[in-house]
Amino acid sequence: MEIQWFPGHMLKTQRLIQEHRSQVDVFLEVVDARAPFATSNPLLDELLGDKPRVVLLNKIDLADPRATSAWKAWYEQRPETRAVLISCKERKNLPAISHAVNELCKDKKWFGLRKVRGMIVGVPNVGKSSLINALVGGKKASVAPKPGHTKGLQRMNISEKFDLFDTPGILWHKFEDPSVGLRLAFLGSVKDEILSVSDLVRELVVTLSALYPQAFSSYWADPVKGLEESEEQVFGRIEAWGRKRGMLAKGGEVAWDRAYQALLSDFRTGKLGRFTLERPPLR
Ligand SMILES: Nc1nc2c(ncn2[C@@H]2O[C@H](COP(=O)(O)OP(=O)(O)OP(=O)(O)O)[C@@H](O)[C@H]2O)c(=O)[nH]1
Ligand SMILES: [Mg+2]
Repeated sequence: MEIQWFPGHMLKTQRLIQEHRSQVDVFLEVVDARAPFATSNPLLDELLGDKPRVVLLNKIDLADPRATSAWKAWYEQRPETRAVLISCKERKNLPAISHAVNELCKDKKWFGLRKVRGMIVGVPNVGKSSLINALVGGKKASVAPKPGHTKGLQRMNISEKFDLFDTPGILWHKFEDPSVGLRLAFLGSVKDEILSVSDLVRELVVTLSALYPQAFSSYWADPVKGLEESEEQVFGRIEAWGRKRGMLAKGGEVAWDRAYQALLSDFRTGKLGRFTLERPPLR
């Protein structure tokens, strides 16, 4: 399943980030803790240049806690990358962000004399606008459970010491590795309207079964064989899941479209469980 999504507003955002770069002291790159690599945009290395950057692994409330610990340990071995694990929803670990920002800026000659200016960047739907709201404790930025929600740059006053730009999520032209495109799509960073939701959900079931063979044990009695599953078995699993959830059409058939949508939505909102789609590299 090949996935590509690079609408015009992303190119525009890229230019806006470049134009505003000189006004920014520190970039806050938000990624999804369930797939920190796939949700990290390779274009940013070029766009942000040598400006200081903090990587924020958001949505840890949805990620597998064991995998999150492994990611934390992996980033700790890389002092050149400052990473902070957070949940905007549960407002977890937010003070660590200003600590990391201050550490990066404290030796600058302007530090303490004027506000620190930050810019939040990242792929769509990772929680950039939610981060603004979590930091100010209100609803300053508009948030939605779909990608491409924020349009245009917006400068927000976070505190007496900190201003932050919110930016629209951006992707890149081509996902060289198709599994990266898939992970972005599973997590809702690609517009669903350009995808075949049924194909996507079948890929999701195969992926989750391989990573978490026990994940669906309450829905499916027979053991999952992960990547060795046949197409028919995967269909069978979605059918069993839909049936168990009472999604039936006339005549007792499973209402397939509803089942696909609901499974995807339950995965994204964590109702299916807490899963992480990537593990840190061994070296
Ligand atoms: N469970 C959970 N959901 C979150 C968290 N942070 C954000 N969300 C949800 O993720 C969805 C996207 O959040 P936004 O803040 O709009 O994401 P964004 O990165 O600004 O998206 P774009 O503006 O489209 O690029 C919303 O449904 C949020 O409620 C989190 O820490 N945990
Ligand atoms: Mg936004």
